[in-house]
Amino acid sequence: MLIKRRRGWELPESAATPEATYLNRRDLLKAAGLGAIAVAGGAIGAPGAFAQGPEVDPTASLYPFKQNMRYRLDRPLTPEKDATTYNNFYEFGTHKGIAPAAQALKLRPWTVRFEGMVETPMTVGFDELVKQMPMEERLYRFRCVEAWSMAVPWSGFPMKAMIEFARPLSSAKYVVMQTFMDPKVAPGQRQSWYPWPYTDGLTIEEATNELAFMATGIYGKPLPKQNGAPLRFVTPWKYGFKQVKSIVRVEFTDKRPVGYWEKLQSSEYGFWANVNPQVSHPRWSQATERVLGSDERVPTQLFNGYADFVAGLYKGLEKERLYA
Ligand SMILES: Nc1nc2c(c(=O)[nH]1)N[C@H]1C(S)=C(S)[C@@H](COP(=O)(O)O)O[C@H]1N2
Ligand SMILES: [Mo]
Repeated sequence: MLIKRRRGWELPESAATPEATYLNRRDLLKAAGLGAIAVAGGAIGAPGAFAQGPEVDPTASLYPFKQNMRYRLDRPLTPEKDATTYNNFYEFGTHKGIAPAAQALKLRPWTVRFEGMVETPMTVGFDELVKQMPMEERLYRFRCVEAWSMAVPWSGFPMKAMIEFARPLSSAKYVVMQTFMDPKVAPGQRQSWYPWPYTDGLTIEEATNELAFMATGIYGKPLPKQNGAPLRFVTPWKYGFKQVKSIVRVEFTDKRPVGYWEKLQSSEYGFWANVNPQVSHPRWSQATERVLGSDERVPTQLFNGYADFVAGLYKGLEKERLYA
């Protein structure tokens, strides 16, 4: 039996303790013992930790990028300290305060492998990829299946641009993204009952929808490690668990992929996972959401408010389990 004890993700978010919500970023860095500079490696036994000096990010000077005004918000932006201190990143722990632990992730060198049903498999350095992509900033709403939400400015590029770059075969139907695998750095990955590495995927049609976005930054700066640096998927009309962090591999396939959460608990987490306030999670309602950084609850919207952009993707698929 895979799941015996009750885990964080089985609880409605309202029952979880947001222990780190009120720490600011500087406190977190201090707590992680990093002081004013970010250091390569970390305290968790990464080879060469602290020996290599500060990590230099050659993309940092490119920020901020110009905002694409097509994507507007109906609510205030979430304060940066909330979005960067209240996280889900099970590789570093099952609670929300994983930001200090995530600082152990080493971001350079970082490569992304494109493979599976592509014309030519290739491995590309993250910094080289950024140079070739049409970078911009977008304000998006974000909805976690645990019924909390935020509104954040992502920096990055449309996923469609990355797919064109990868040149999948016309027979490819799905794209799957995979997180790094390094149990030395990520203590959660030493827990063998989880289906590591974290993966999730979507149809090529969804992935080439204009909303699907590859984030490299947030709040006008490169992504903090806890938010999925250096490259993370963003799909604002789907629940947050589809939004794979710290991507090292992008695979094209003609078989519907089974992601991390679906592997863990397929009765609760499916392939499509589109936001719908009328379709409850088996153990809690999805009708409303708590806005991160406040106690306010607001109504959840169909496709998280993005129906005009994406509803057409699901015509003819009404028999599928589209919303969980
Ligand atoms: N690799 C990886 N990606 C992940 C997760 C995770 O645990 N591991 N959690 C997912 C979930 S459930 C959510 S809600 C978002 C949280 O993103 P944030 O911490 O930037 O808000 O990341 C998603 N991507
Ligand atoms: Mo989530």
